[in-house]
Amino acid sequence: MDYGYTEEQLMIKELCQQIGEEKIKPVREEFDETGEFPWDVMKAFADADLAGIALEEEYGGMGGGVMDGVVAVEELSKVCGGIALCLFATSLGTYPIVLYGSDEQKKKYLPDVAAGTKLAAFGLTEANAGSDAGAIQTTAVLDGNEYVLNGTKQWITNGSAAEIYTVIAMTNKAKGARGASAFIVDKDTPGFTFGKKENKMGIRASVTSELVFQDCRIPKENLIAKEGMGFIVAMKTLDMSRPGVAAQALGIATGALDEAVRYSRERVQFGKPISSFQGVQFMLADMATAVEAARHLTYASARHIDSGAKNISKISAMAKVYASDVAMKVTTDAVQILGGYGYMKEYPVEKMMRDAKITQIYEGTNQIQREVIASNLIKEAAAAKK
Ligand code: COS
Repeated sequence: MDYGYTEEQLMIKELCQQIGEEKIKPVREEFDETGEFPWDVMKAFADADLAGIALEEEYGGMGGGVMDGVVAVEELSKVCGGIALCLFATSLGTYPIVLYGSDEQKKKYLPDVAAGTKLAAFGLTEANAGSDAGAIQTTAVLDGNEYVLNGTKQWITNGSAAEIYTVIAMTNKAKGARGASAFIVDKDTPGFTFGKKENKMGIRASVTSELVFQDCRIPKENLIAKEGMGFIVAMKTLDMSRPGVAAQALGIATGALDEAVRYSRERVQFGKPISSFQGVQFMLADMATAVEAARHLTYASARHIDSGAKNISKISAMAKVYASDVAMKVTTDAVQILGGYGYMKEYPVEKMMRDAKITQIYEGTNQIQREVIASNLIKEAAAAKK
């Protein structure tokens, strides 16, 4: 099918296919088992210039858009959703700087990200502030030329592996969501340490840690945008990055579908390949149809963002919710088609099913996505005086 990829996107796709086969497939099981961070693969991503796909050329990037990133993430996630995440979590961590950073902040931080020499991470979630992002308790108090940060961030992807952290903290608690501000924190800042490293169900190659701030002093210049803009910075960041989660889910689902088709043609029962049974055929047909629909919605969301459209929240949430629900269903069905073998670790589909689950949870649970979609729908209707 012609998906309307550009020349650059076709090159990215081919490159990622090659890296997936050569560098990721041979090690994905090992990293899933050990939960170690795949530094060698990250080096391969950097050498292939994948780290800077969507960053401006001025800062050493390739000047691509969200769609270019989506093509890369989908392709890599076909092989391993966890290792792919190690790369694209940096986009989440950098979006606050890309979208709202000053020229100085961009010049200081983005070239290293584009070169792949520094990873980034995004620190919003806390133990008591997940879906209710406005309830964060971490504080940032201005003291002379520095902000003093105190608090703990939880479940931070790339936490401890990244060098650059964009962190949302309260500068004025009385104002609620409007009292939050966004900051850049460098890894080696005194008072900034890493707490618990999580032991996860899936995406185990990706590191997830607590960020602990104890009287952590950062220069005043590390404030992103203005005081009070933190919640908006966070929401816009998530609007931009959710098509990436959709692409990860889409890649995982595609990988599982491919495995299921391959297996069904090889596995013989009752004297025939199981692909000749209608019960299996109907399952494969439904899986393939759902994956195709998820692909189109994911691409539509990325292209809508790249068109410069203003309202991106709704389509971004739609892509994320749909593709992740598809990934969960398709990976579960793939395990079913592989039967007893599907449940065993010798075959990759049980890992794909575990990896798929997080896509329904992080960067906003699918319940929150539906809330975002519905509230935009209602706002649009009100604006159109329907
Ligand atoms: N873009 C711009 N502004 C936005 C916005 C967006 N996408 N979403 C909300 N805002 C603005 C609102 O317009 C509102 O502005 P005013 O104060 O001027 O009215 C302000 O932000 C607060 O919005 P709202 O009242 O809707 O906030 P809520 O506390 O009700 O929360 C949700 C809204 C649930 C959508 C938000 O908390 C959310 O996205 N939660 C999920 C967080 C998440 O994804 N966590 C994952 C962790 S990161 S991996």
